[in-house]
Amino acid sequence: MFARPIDYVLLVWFVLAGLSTAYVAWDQWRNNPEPVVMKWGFVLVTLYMGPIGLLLYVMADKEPRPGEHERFIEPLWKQGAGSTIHCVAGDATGIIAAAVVTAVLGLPMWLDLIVEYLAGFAFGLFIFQSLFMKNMMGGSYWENVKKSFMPEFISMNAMMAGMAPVMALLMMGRDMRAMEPTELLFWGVMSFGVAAGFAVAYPVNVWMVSRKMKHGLMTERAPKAEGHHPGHHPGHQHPGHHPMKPQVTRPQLAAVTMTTALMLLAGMTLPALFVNMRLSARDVGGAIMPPGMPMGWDTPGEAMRDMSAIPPREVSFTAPAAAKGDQLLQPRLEGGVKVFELEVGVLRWNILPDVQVEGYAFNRQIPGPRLRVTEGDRVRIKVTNHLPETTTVHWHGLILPNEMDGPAKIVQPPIKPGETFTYEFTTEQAGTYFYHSHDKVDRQQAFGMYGALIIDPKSAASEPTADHEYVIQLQEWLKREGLTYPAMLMEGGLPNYFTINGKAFPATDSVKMKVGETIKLRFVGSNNNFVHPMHVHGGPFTVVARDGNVLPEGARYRADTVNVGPGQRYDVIWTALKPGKWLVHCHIPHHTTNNNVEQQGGGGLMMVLDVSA
Ligand SMILES: [Cu+2]
Repeated sequence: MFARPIDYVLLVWFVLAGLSTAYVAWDQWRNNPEPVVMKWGFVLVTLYMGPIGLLLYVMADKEPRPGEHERFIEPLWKQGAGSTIHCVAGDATGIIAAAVVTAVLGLPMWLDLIVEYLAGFAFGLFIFQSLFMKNMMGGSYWENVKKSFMPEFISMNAMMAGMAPVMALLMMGRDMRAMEPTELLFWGVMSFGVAAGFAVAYPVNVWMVSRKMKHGLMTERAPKAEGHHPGHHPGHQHPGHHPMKPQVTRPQLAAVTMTTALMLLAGMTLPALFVNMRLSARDVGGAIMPPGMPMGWDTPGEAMRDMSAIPPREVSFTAPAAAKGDQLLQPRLEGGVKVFELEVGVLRWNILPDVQVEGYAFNRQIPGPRLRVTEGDRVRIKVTNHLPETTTVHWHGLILPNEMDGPAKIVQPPIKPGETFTYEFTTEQAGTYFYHSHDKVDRQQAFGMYGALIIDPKSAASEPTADHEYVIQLQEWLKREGLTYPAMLMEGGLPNYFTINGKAFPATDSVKMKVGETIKLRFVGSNNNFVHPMHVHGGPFTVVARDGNVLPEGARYRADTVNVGPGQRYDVIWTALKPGKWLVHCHIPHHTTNNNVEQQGGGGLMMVLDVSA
């Protein structure tokens, strides 16, 4: 519920609304001499509009000193405010009740608005106007319905003309938790919508009051008996005072009615130019979108969910700040089979000491644990899904039975939340490989679902070796305003953090070496978007393997930069020629910053080979 700063602002707002409402209710029934229907009107409107309702009450309606209410409420602006309060109290109650019901039923936004209009109109007309006002106006219930119809229609049209666009544009905006009645944001939008509706309905209410089509504020004093339950059976001191004779011509009435009907039509339809009104609360699932993602009237709900942030409440584990990914996972031997267990869940992970992201992780680490086996091994990998969505795992680059390959829906049904799937195959190759999600890959892999899979050759002689070895797994992240989104190479999805093995420089590892020693760097394109030109300072390296395949002697080559594209692996051997701190880094300079900032000389895709003499 508390995922963004706006949630705290709203909490304060609703606390104020609660206090304001309590005060208005207390003061109305204790002091204020007006009909019960108006007492309720002010209480409801203050509940919906918070301190604004309180302001209206104090400025326009609360009796300043005993006996002054009659004079105090006379000005037209106050009468208009009273008339609007009366309309908004009834209509908004109907609208809000309908909004909750339509959200729960999962109706599309366009239908929501229609149902809300009808409910608001019905509640305003049949309950608030006709039923509660009957005592005051005299006459039968149906006479009151008939008399109230036109004023209610005009006022409701104006009210909804203000409220509908606020609801549509904010509910279907960047933060679609606004569609969920369980979120404060939903109530915040309702509150703001009611205030907008009030503002739009106010002018026509002033006009209707001035033409005696509607009641404004009234004074009604209880008979002397003090012990009497106040407000329960209000006596009428001016019994003949309330009925009215409208002073309005037919052309005037027709023109105002038509104008408010047009305003209503505009308020209900124009938002469809900007947001996808065919979506329901269920379609968007309370998604929070990255700033800058283009969302138009044709953006599907799936696209929104795919690019949405990880809701912080889904985090089930917070890794210690110093935790590292890519930890070697020891298999269990079962009848000659190497058995690994992988569990995927939602965690919070430090990519820098002071920067946390939400991620999807194998065995509570990013990257997932390193699986290291030997060519020819039979392996069994049990994958248990603790994510809020389905998943699968793909063994990238391996020759294996098709049904063990992982692509969701193509070769296997996706693993549902809470379920386990067992992958089993015999390795036929050797070299640098990796595993990653193959269900909603653009989202899940970007959140951290990948890990190294190193297969040692049966005969060590066939592989170029070095004194040291280091695996470099790349990733791009998008974290803004406290939320983590899947980094994607599209508008709104571009990353602002970059990691080697789950850490951004200066939190990346430093490898200690001595002059003359060699190191085998295994670059893994476990990232989703960019080709990273990985460069090593201090002299060239030799590219000895590509995508797990050792290059024949004659095909090995010397270089100092290798373009590591998504999915690619390069094994390179570098010799420490001189002492010093030699960088390994991506040569797209933006990728060596943290949120566009250089920290201690760099950031992101950068690490140090620390060579001593
Ligand atoms: Cu790069």
